Amino acid sequence: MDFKEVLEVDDKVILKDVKNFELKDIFDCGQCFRWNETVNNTYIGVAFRKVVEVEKSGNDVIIHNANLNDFNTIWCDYFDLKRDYSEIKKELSKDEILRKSVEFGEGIRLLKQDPFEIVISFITSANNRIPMIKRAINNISKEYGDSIEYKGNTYYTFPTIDQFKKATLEEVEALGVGFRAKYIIDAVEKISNNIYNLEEIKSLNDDECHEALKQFNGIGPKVSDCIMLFSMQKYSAFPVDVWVKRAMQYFYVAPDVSLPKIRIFARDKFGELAGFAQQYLFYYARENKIIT
Ligand code: 8HG
Repeated sequence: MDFKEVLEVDDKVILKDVKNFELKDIFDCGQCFRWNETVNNTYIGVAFRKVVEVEKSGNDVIIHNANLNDFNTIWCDYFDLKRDYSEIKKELSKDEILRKSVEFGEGIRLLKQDPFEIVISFITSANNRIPMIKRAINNISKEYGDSIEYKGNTYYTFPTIDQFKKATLEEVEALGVGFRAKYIIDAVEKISNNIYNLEEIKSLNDDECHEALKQFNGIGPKVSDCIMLFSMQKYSAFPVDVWVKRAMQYFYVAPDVSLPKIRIFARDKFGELAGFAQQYLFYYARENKIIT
């Protein structure tokens, strides 16, 4: 448990004495696409059909536009607040090399995001850059989701399966997802027709879950690992993209090792904590522009 108590005040909840929680580390470490920093150093995001603004004040975290019921049913889990990240960081820091990345991203927490949204988001992420992915996901939400007003601005929820299934290939292509439009349409169709069931996939063990997700067109090993890690709580996942590959080469292994070999090496080395290790490494490599 990484907070002491929670209070509801007006239209916000206040979490007292929160540990291992830094806004930038959480929202800019690569795991999510719907959070943006404001001029007041808070972050506003849309998740589970709500808009909230998160503020760090001393050791407290304030979630604006939320009540205690939302906290108990959504945000406590979403922010993975019941987990003790000090334990994870202690364990991973036994590895001298990883310690540096853990120190750099000391306030990272792995968000428990919605599987449908994350399937579509990470199909969109293939061979794509994060600002482009964010823009495309926002376009999709604007087109098919619902609008919510907050502090005079309009935000859009990610569409439900029912809202999204009306989309045509041409429409989705026009939203900035490029060649991935056909995979998105295909995934929405298979999920809405219950050919693939995300709750069922989530209930599988880590290796089965990884394989099941790869059955979707447009999902390879790396995208599968991202989906299972960011929305299905499969923490042995180790997505290897170009940044993680560079970090692993830079820190651990000889150059020009294949992506699958790096994945196997890392899962072997970090075991059940591989997914957390990956996030500290991805964030460190990307923010420090590691080049091998
Ligand atoms: O958190 C992430 N980890 C890894 N390994 N890859 C990621 C994350 N987030 C994210 O967007 N990616 C992918 O990296 C998507 C895209 O292919 C690339 C952007 O740097």
